Amino acid sequence: MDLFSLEDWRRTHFTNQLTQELKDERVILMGFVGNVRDLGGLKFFTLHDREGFVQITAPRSKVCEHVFQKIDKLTPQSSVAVKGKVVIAKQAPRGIEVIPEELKVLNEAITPLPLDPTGRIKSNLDTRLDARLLDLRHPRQKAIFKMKHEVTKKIREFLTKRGFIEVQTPKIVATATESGAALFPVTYFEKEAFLSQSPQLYKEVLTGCLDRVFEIGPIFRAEEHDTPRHLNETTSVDIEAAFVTQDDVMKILEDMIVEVFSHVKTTCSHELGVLGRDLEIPQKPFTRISYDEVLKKLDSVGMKIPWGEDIPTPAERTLGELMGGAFFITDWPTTIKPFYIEPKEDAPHLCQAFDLMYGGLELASGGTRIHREELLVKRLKEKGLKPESFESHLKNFRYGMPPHAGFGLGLDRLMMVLTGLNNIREVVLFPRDRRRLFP
Ligand code: AMO
Repeated sequence: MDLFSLEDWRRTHFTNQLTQELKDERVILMGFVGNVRDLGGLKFFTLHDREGFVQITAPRSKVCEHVFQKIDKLTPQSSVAVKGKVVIAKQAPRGIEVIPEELKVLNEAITPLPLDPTGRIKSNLDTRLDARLLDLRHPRQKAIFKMKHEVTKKIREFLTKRGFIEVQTPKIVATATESGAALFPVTYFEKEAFLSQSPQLYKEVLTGCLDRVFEIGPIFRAEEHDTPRHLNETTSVDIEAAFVTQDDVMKILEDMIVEVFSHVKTTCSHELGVLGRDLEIPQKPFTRISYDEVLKKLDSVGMKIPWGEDIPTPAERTLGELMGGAFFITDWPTTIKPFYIEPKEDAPHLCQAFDLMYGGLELASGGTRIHREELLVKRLKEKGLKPESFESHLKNFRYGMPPHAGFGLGLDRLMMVLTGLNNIREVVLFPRDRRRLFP
């Protein structure tokens, strides 16, 4: 087999860094083989790396015979290293190509491949996810995850500027926090434990010492549903701040969303182009609509939702069509929302919680939290939960827990909106759903 090790070869450039100014310079490129073409005395192949591709052109008269012969045997998607000279070529994209002096085949890819990473032959999402490595070599998929990197980078920068400290909280936990969502049990020595549904209780407690915290991390939901907007493992951006209320964190969320959209629009214009997405930046302030008004709006188009029930997905979609863009739903019935949400003082059947919607998709939820133990215990009981099971959390409220508020934003849902893709699996590298545990 004609395989080589890297030895002292190191990449000098990504393909997008090759410019006409590098004419006649020797470069080392590393990447994957795309199309191979043979015109007799002239052979070509495209070399693809994370940032793009370049044509490697081998005229028999200008390259060593062993390099020329090796091109014949290249299989698509094999990893290769090329040492060669940059030349001006008017007909080539960006007006340059590389004449190879040496070619190393580092690892040969099998033929046939389970999918065509150039995307010319279309594959369904399941086939793509089964061969995700190949799928992720496609420019469209690379665009999604480069954009996701920009999004998390911007969120970190935004929250840091606003005085938030990034934290990491346990993902193996003893109790549920999100009453509606099911739990994944895990074997934890001789104890019963679960995968965390949300950093909720930890982020709240941390406001009592670190004042403002955020976490970008995994949350686990054991729901059976199999929809384009739910996964069993997803990433959430959680924030929590001391001495503030839901209005303050709604403003933070609104500012963060607008800054993220603007950042993506300016730094990811190439990626947006690849995805064919024309991104509209939402205008502040986002519309606020109460739960009661939502029911009235839905009723006016023939969708009756009994007061006190959550808004089902088809109704969310209709509401999205009626409202358009980003909007908050406020003044939720206390019974729908989790035990930690503060009921309204003047109308305790309603609570200080909000959801952020974008069209028909829920992006985030949050609110003002209860910070007094007595009320928290009452709410736990009303929810049919045992305060004893929450003792290690409740005791913190005896140590002067400050009033606090926060939200949890679904990062993968936000990516659906930014990319314009309607299946959450597209924006997660290795999605976990009811049927998928591999790769
Ligand atoms: P909630 O359960 O509403 O709130 O979750 C917050 C946000 O996370 C996203 N999300 C999901 N995304 C994909 N698949 C799922 N299965 C899934 N579940 C949730 C949604 C949702 O709006 N502790 C609270 C947040 C808070 O009050 O701070 C919580 O977890 O975008």
